[in-house]
Amino acid sequence: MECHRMFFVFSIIWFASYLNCQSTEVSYDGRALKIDGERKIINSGSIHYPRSTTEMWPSLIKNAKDGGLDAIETYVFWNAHEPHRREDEVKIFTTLIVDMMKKEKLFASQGGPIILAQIENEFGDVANKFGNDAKPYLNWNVKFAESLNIGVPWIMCQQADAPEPIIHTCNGYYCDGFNQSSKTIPKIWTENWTGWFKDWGSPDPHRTAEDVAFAVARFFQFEGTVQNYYMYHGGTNFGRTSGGPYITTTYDYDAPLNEYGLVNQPKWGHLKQLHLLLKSMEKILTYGDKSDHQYEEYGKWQMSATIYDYNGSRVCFFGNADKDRDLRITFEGRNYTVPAWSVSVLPDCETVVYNTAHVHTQTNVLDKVNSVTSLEWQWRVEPIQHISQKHHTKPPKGVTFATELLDQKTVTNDTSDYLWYMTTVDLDESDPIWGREVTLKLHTTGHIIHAFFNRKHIGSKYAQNGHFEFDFEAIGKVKHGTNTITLLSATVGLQNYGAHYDHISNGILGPIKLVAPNNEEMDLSKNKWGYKVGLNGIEERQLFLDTEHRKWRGPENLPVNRMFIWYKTSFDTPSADEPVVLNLEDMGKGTAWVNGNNIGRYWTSYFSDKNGCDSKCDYHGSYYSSKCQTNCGTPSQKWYHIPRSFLNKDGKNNLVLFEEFGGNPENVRVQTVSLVKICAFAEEGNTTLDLSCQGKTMTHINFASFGNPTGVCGAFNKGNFDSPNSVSAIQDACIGKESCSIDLSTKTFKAALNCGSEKRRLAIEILCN
Ligand SMILES: *[C@@H]1O[C@H](CO)[C@@H](O)[C@H](O)[C@H]1NC(C)=O
Ligand SMILES: *[C@@H]1O[C@H](CO)[C@@H](O)[C@H](O)[C@H]1NC(C)=O
Ligand SMILES: *[C@@H]1O[C@H](CO)[C@@H](O)[C@H](O)[C@H]1NC(C)=O
Ligand SMILES: *[C@@H]1O[C@H](CO)[C@@H](O)[C@H](O)[C@H]1NC(C)=O
Ligand SMILES: *[C@@H]1O[C@H](CO)[C@@H](O)[C@H](O)[C@H]1NC(C)=O
Ligand SMILES: CC(=O)N[C@H]1CO[C@H](CO)[C@@H](O)[C@@H]1O
Repeated sequence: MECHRMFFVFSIIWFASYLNCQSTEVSYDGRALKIDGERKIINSGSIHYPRSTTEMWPSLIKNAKDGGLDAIETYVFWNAHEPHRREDEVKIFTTLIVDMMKKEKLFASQGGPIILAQIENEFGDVANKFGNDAKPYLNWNVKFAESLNIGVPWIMCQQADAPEPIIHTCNGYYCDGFNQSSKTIPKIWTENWTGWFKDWGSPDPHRTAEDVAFAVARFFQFEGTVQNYYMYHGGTNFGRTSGGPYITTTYDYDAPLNEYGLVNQPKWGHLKQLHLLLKSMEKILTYGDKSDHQYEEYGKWQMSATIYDYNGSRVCFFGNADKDRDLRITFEGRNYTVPAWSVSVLPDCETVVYNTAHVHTQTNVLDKVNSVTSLEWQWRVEPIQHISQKHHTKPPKGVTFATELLDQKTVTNDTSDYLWYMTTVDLDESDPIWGREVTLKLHTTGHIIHAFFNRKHIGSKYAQNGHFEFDFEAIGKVKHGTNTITLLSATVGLQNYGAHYDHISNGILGPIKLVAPNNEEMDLSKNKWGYKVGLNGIEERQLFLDTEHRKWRGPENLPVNRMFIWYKTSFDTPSADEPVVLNLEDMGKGTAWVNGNNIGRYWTSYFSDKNGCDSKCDYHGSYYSSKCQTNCGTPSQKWYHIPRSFLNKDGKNNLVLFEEFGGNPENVRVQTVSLVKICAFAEEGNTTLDLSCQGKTMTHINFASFGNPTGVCGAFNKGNFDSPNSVSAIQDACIGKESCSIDLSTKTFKAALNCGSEKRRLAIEILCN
């Protein structure tokens, strides 16, 4: 029986398979990590276990292994394991986790799969904010980590001053220029960002396969030996787990495995080819002598050939960091062209078998297909909370009073996004601020406010453009006697990064006042405020559970575009095994539950910026998170993942939405994510092109041209050279099949086509069904 090992780094898991489960010694030297004394090349990928369901884990791990990874990395999610606070926090939590791992014999030293452990995360990036406390805290972490005796090395990322034996590692888009502080420590890259996360209001960030491959190949060219993709699978921030503020429910990250766990092609395949190649060169890369040949005419380090030489075998990398120019070099009497911003890998120092800019992997085009067309809705109203004069002596259920403004995080303990702030104000003609109308003016550090004056909605506002505190004002109609003021403050993910982020306040902390038409003011901050956490539909009624005795209205008189409405429907489980998503395109903002499972916050009415998308997505030059974006001027997130394990195998599923802003549920759709077509654009070379419809059948060729075609998937054009047999050759090789391989040569296309100075290439687009 094969024994599967999960290699694991503390805040970050690693995996591999071995023939037996004997204890493994993990050590290191200046060159590499050593497993049982042998230096290793390790390609690892981050997969965070709370961002998928347990049912998804086996296929995620399989797809990671098939993608050529040796290890998986995961953070240990403190918030998931210890939602409530205790004292002396890092020590208790870390000891608990380490003891659990030891008990299950999970460390490599015990025969388990964990080969590295990390303590703290990017503390070095924020340490200066802690002044003189930073160094003792760092040293305490190091001493403490060592005292846990786990038998595998500890690492700290972004911590150049970490003392040995802690291994300091690099996080970033590129780590080729990263140097170890000491010659006894290997070069490890813990977070190679494959893309970026997304905020409400932002377009989708992408990082091209060419650029990620370039960054990885350069890291290994310059003596890197362990790298980890952040993320390899990003997944979903279910429930209220997304941080922020304003991080979306999807955490897709444009990772090699998409949010649903499907391969993201061509990125997955292009990187897989690189992993297998690097692995095949493991001995030479980790034991060989390195030498560099500079091409000074192109600028130092701009173009360099690196040679690793071991026991008579050699491997070479040609790296071109010029973002504009393809560079021609002569190496040992042979001429090569290294395309701009690319690395060529030559496992025999003669033949280029891989170039990071030449993608010989298919592109998968996924589409959302309606599974259930029309849904019948029932509805209920979420009541607006308020306090009246009599409540001051007899508080309503769940309401606590204070004569000050309280921080939302403190009152809710982060158990809900919502906190009601309620007060009363007695006014009549003798009052200096008397008027038929008053203006309520306040400052809030909550992210959203809804204001009610005498139980009438007078205004709402939400934080935008990265400014999470703002001023709000709205006009209320005054009546004689007691006037009620209710403010609902809502957060959308709390700050989860940076120095002292835990001390960032949230909610209505003042100033807050009423201003009369004659400009007289009344300060309300010391009023008697009633506080109530959460929503009636969640905390008291649990409407997201499908219990019969809850009274719902409808389907007639369905409210559309009205705030604070609960909607409920049921739908059949879509057939087949494709991922299921909920299209909430015409909804506003709120939360969705399927069979009682919270699938996350939605905010489809928050559109991404109209500007900032570039359909070309040029991979040349340094990447930054806004470099290559799609979906400008559309809902930030239209589709919400419903993991298969949340659905009943047969029969009906219960779907409940809480709509906070107003939306139209009539257009809500249950859809499946389906591979509808594949494309490829590959140059002739010593390679075959493997194509697959992944369980489906290739049914139709939309486009095929061997010659000098141009364009991108969905918009290919023939050039002036085109083999007349392009379509028939692909037809014979692929149609009616699930997968096929095409030899990219004139042999296949039965034509000795001459494309002049251009390289012959194939562009194809095939439908899958
Ligand atoms: C790393 O070392 C190389 C060679 O000594 C040097 O050229 C480079 O500038 C260093 N990189 C950094 C980021 O210090
Ligand atoms: C070096 O190469 C020789 C000949 O190919 C082989 O017999 C020997 O085992 C190799 N030594 C090492 C340490 O790999
Ligand atoms: C390489 O290029 C140089 C300069 O263009 C040329 O003179 C030489 O003949 C080429 N060598 C080979 C082997 O093609
Ligand atoms: C928050 O925690 C405090 C102190 O542990 C407790 O008194 C209070 O009831 C909690 N509030 C909520 C909403 O859970
Ligand atoms: C193609 O690859 C095969 C196997 O790696 C090799 O034997 C052959 O020489 C290569 N042909 C060319 C034209 O590079
Ligand atoms: C450590 C590291 O490589 N950091 C880089 C991360 O990526 C950004 C954007 O390209 C660079 O500015 C950082 O230097």
